[in-house]
Amino acid sequence: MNELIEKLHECVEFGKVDKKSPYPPQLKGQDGSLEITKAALEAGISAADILDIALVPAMAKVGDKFSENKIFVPQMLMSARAMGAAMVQLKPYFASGAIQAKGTFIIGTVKGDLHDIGKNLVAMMVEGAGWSVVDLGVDVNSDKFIAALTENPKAIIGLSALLTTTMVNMEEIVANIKAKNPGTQVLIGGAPLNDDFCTKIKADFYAPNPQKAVQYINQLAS
Ligand code: B1M
Repeated sequence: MNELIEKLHECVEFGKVDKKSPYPPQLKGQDGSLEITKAALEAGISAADILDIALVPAMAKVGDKFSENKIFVPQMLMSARAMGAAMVQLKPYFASGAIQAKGTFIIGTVKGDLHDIGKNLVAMMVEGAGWSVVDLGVDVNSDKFIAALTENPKAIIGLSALLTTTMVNMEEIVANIKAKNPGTQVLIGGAPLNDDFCTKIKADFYAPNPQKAVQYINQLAS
């Protein structure tokens, strides 16, 4: 593996945000994910490789260590910050700017859920594919989705959830959106979801990753 990719993986795994960050102690004074992502891009490593080979696997490792009680919420949060610092650098490469938007995509992480890294990735890729994106953030209830839909009546809606305890909130949100505007397409995504769950809650599509989300909405626009 490329040395920069290895270092970036280490920064996200151990939560090293940038050079000035004193955390974690073993990496004090060294470059963090901010500087290393910049260096990797300058070295010609593609944004997609940085994401797929360094950032996402590092986060998966963080999740495994959390499951095994080897790390706890504060360490997980530092890893999320390190990943966030890298994603800020990657954003211009994904959201390359469309000339004319294909339509509007409203996205949010559902009520009770604060995980936003996957949702932000989807937002970035959808924007990069030429859509105008309204990002409602995290912990979003039906009312907020419906208010955004009222402002953008033809929008497609994307719901994200990372917790088994919050994915169930999608059912109510989908029902309320469909009650307000039956024609609205709602797609869902997030690690604990699957096609069966999508069918059960009467959403229109389950996207396991941002690429599938983009494919689906592009096909709706065409
Ligand atoms: Co949380 N957390 N967390 N966490 N966290 C998980 C999800 C967990 C699996 C860890 C574990 O136990 N192994 C576990 C959930 C278990 C379960 O529900 N069965 C868990 C838990 C338990 C918790 C807390 C309850 C911990 C606690 O407090 N005791 C708590 C809940 C807080 C809350 O939300 N109310 C909590 C808190 C946190 C932090 C705040 C510390 C932090 C989040 C910071 C942030 O997001 N800004 C955090 C993190 C970082 C994780 C892990 C380690 C990483 C999540 C992540 O960002 N992955 C995660 C373990 C893991 O995922 N392995 C874990 C990288 C990201 C790119 O992937 O989000 O899956 P992901 O997105 C993917 C796809 O799912 C898909 O595309 C993305 C790219 O491929 N996708 C979509 C996502 N949304 C989509 C929408 C779409 C389409 C595709 O269309 C609309």
